Order: sequence, then C-alpha cells, then structure tokens
Amino acid sequence: MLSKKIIALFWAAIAIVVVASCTSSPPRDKPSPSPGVKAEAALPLEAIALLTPTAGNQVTGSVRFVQSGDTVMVTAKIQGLQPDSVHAWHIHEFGDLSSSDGKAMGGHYNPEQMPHGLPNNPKRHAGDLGNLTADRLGKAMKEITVDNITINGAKNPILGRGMIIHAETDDGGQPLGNAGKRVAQGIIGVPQSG
Ligand SMILES: [Cu+2]
Ligand SMILES: [Zn+2]
Repeated sequence: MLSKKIIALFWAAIAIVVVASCTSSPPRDKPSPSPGVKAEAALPLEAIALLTPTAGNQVTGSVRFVQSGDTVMVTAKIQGLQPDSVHAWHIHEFGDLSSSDGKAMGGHYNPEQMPHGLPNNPKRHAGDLGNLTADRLGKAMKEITVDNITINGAKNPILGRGMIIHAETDDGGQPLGNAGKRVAQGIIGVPQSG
C-alpha cells in the first residue's frame, strides 16, 4: 500500500515538473550589454560655431569648444572688429540665423535661472563668456576654460545654441551686460573632426 502511494506521489511530482516547464514563459531577448555606456561614449566632445557678420558689419571667425571631463575649453578666432576694442561674446539661447541683426538668437543661454555675470562670477548665465580684445588689426584671439557647460551632456548642453559677438564691452551689469548690438552670429554645431 505504502509503495503504491509513493509511486503515485512520484508520478504526480513528474507531472508538476512537466506542466511547470511547459507553462514557463519563453526566454526573452537579452538586453544589449550596457547601452547607456555606449551612448555616453558616442556623445560629441567638440563643437564649433562659424560666425557670419550681421547686417552692416564685417566680423567673421570661429569659436571652438573642446570638452575634457567637467570642463570645456572655448577658443575664439575673430576678425573684422574695430581696432583696439573690447567685445562681449556670449552663448545665446537659440541657434537661429534667421534675423539679419542676430536677434533671433534670443537672450543669453541661461538654463539655471542665474543673473548675468562675468566669467569670474560663479553665479552667471551658462552662456556668459565675458569679453575678447581686438588688436590694432581688428583681430581677437581668446581662450577660456569654463565648468558650467557641456557640449551635449547633462549639464547645460550648448550644441545647437547660438554664438554672438557684440559691438560693445560686457560690463557685467544686469540684465545682459550692456553689450550693445550683435555684430556676428553663428550656430554651435558638430565639427568635421569632432
Ligand atoms: Cu550676447
Ligand atoms: Zn548673460
């Protein structure tokens, strides 16, 4: 009697195993290994804005951005400025060239709701780069390293925004540094080498 019961239990156990294996869900596709890591590595770490003059001006040049860790080196090479003059340069909100006076680029790029400021002030617009100085030939070279923007990372990404050179000097005053008219504009984009 006992052995019959044991055999019956044995077959019952087998039946449960078979049913369980038949009803278990089919194997799902494995997630691709670390997709986030791959996307991070593909982020561009360089950007460039090629500047064209606004109406009535001759200012041209380029501004290059190279990200390294938490900092971005910004290098401007500008020509066509007034000799021996000082000019504000900012990243503006929009990469929109549709206005011949540069106004379609909007205000200073300011995703953190900061007041305007010069680069020595940590509480400033993300787009506030201060001033660059033209030599007697109207050429300006300037390099500055900042830690409040990224090319296209999580922190204040600048790709696709606007680059503006102004007629006047940025005095750090509110709301926009009294920098005057916009003499050159360009869209911050991905460079060929980036
Ligand atoms: Cu500006
Ligand atoms: Zn500003």
